[in-house]
Amino acid sequence: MELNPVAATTERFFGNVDVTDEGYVGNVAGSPLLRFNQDDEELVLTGDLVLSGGEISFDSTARIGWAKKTAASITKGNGGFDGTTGDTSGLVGDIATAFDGNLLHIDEVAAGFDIIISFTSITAFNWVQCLCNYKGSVSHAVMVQVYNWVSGVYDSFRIVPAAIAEFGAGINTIGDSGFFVPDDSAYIGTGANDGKVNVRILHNSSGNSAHDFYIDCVALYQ
Ligand SMILES: [Ca+2]
Repeated sequence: MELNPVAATTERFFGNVDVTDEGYVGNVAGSPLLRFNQDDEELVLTGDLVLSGGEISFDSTARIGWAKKTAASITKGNGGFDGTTGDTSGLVGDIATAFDGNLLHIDEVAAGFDIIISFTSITAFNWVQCLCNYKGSVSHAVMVQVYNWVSGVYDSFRIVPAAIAEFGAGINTIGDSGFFVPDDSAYIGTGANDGKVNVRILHNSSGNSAHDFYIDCVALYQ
């Protein structure tokens, strides 16, 4: 196939392009907004794709290729961590992978609990995955929040519902309390906090030491 380079202009129009032939067809001259990469078999856009009508659909086995980013650290406020793992650095691995049998266990205390899960070197994300279980009470609220670096406060995106009290070996009562973040611009740190994203799981009402919170996975996806 051939796609003749054109001069850099503010808008570029292409007619029918036959991409069934092999071969690298090159960049648009000037700013490379569009290229066909033969080696990776992909169409690369470095700018926005704007649809003025129609719809996006996926044929055959096509799917969204989500890129996963795992947490760098966990900081605890109120509440205790699972004593079997001991320190916060070791607990990051417990929430890195879903359905692996490794859970972060948080013991609720009289003041509730306050867990900050920090991500670093983040440039973009649209989805916060939060697979967890709250073995508590329907009268207690647990919020999943993301720190807003512009307003300087945590924004609440989800309330984790209290699950049934039954939880243990062979009983998977983990549920999804994740959410989409349509615009991540206020939630990624800049300057001294460049690339930092903080997700907080907060129980700020009066707690009960008989209650527990379990996290299987908290991760960001783009
Ligand atoms: Ca896990």
